[in-house]
Amino acid sequence: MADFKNEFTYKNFLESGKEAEFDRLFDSSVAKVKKEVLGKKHPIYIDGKEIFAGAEILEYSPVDRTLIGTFQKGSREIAGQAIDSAHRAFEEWSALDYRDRIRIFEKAADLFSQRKFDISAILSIENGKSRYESVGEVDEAIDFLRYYALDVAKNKGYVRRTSLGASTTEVKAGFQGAPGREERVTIAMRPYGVFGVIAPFNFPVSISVGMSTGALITGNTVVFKPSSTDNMTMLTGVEIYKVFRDAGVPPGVFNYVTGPGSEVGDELAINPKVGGIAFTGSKNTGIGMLKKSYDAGLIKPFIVEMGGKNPVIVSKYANLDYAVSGISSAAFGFCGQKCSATSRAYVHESVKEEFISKLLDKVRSFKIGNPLLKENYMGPLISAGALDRYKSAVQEAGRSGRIVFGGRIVDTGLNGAYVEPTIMEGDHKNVLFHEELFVPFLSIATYKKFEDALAMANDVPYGLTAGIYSEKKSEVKEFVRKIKAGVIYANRETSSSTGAIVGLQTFVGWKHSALTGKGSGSRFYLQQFMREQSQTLVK
Ligand code: UN1
Repeated sequence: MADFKNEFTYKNFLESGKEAEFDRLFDSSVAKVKKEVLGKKHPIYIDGKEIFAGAEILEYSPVDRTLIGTFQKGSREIAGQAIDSAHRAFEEWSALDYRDRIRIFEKAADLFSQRKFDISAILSIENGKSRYESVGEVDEAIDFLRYYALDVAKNKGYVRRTSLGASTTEVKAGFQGAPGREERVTIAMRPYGVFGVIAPFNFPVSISVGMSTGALITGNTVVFKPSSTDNMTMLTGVEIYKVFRDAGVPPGVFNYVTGPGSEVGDELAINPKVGGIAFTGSKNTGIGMLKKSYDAGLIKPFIVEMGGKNPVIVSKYANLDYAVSGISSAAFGFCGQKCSATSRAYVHESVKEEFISKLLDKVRSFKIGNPLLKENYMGPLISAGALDRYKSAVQEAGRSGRIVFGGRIVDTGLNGAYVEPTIMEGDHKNVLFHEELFVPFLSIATYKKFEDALAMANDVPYGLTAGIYSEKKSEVKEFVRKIKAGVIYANRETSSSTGAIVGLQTFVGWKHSALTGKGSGSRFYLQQFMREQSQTLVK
C-alpha cells in the first residue's frame, strides 16, 4: 500500500524552480474558462439525467459580475426526486466490494489532478480566491480523496472477523457469559443510506469533495447541494459532478441539485429517506436544519461544521515577526471568509504598540483587486450581504472601539465588493469580539495576565481554531491544555489559524463549531458515515 502524499502543487512548482510555469498554466486556464465555460446553462443531475426545474438562478462572479452561468432553481419536489434516485441506487452501491469503490475515488483524485488548473480558474472566478488559495483548495480536494481511499484500504473496508470457540460444556440455560456453541462474529461498519451533503461557498471544491467522498466511499449515496442562494458556487459543483461521473460513480449514486436552502436543504433535513446530513456552513443554518429534522421526529446523524470566532494570543514573549506574518494571513487571506480565519487577537499590553505598528506595515503591503491577477492578495467579498456585514462592523467599531486600519471600500474599477483589511482595537466585551463576521476584520484587545488572555479566548460559543505566539514553553503548554478549540497552532509563521493540511492537521470543531468531535482529513472522519453492526452466526 503506497503511503499518503499531499498534492502540494505550488510548493512543487516552486521547489523545482518552475513558478513561471505555474502562472502560465493558471493564466491560460482562466482564458480558456472565460472563453469556453462561462455563461452556459446547467441542469440538475438526478440518476445521471439532466433535469430542468422550470425556474432558474443566475450566478455572477463576485470579481466583476460576469455571468457565470444559468442554473436550475430546484424545488422541494425535485429534491425529493433526487432523494428517491439516491435511495434506489443505495443497495447496489453499498453492496459493491470496497476495493472497487476505492478504485473509483483514486481515479477521481487523478482526474482532479489532471484538471486542477481549469477547476482552480473556475474557483477563482466563482468565489474570488487568489490563484494560490484556489490551487491549494483543489489540492485539498485531491488530498481528501486519496487520504480517505487509503483509510478504507488500511481498514480493509471496515469489516473485521472474530469468533468465540465452542465451550466444552453443554448449554443448560442462557445468561450473560453462558457457555455455548462456536460463535462467528463479523463486525462491520455499514453505511446509513442516502446522505444529504450541503456545501459552503468558501471551500466549494475541497469541502464538497471531502464531505461527499466521506459519504460515498463508505457506501452511502448522495444528494449534493452546492451553495445556491446569496453566495453562489454552483459551477465548481458541476465540475465535481463531472469528475465523479467520469471516475465511474454510477448514475443515481451522486446527484447534483441546485436550489434554495429553504427548498432543497429543508427537504434533505426532513425527508425520512435521508439517512444522514453532512453540512458545512453557518451556525444558524446548521442548527436550523438539526431542529427541523428532530422536530419532524427523525434521528439522523449530522456531521456538521458551523463556523468560528477564532482567537490568537500574542504574548510578551512572542516573536512578533512570526505573529504579524501568521495573523495577517489568517485574518485577511481570502478576505477572512474562512471558518478558520483569525478574527480576535489578545495582545500583551507591553508589546501592543510594536505589534500593531509591524502589523500595519505588513497589511499596507497587501494588494487589493482582481484576484485573477497574480499580484493581488485580496479579492472581492462574495456578496452584497457580506458587504453589508462589513459595513456594519466598521460602523460598530467606529462607535464602540477604535479603527486602527482600513474600514473603507476600495474602488478597483471592477463591479465587485472590494474592501480594505480592517483592524480595530476595543474591549473584549464588544460585540465584534463575539459574532462571526466572515469579512476581513480583526479585533484586537490587550491583556495583562496570561490567564486573562486564555479566559477571553475561550469566552465565545465557538471552538474551532486558535493560535498563540510565545517563545515561552510553559505558556504554550498552558495554552494547549486550556484552550477549547479543535485546531490549534503555536508560533506558526504561515498562518495563526488557517490552512490545515489533510492527513497532518485534522480539522475539527469543539463547542458550537461542530457536533461530533471528529474532524475531517483524519482517521476518525469516515467512521461517522457508518454505523457498526456485529453479526453473530452460530454454526
Ligand atoms: C473552512 O473555512 O470552512 O484550515 C474550512 C483551513 C482549511 C479549511 C477551512 N483547510 O483553513
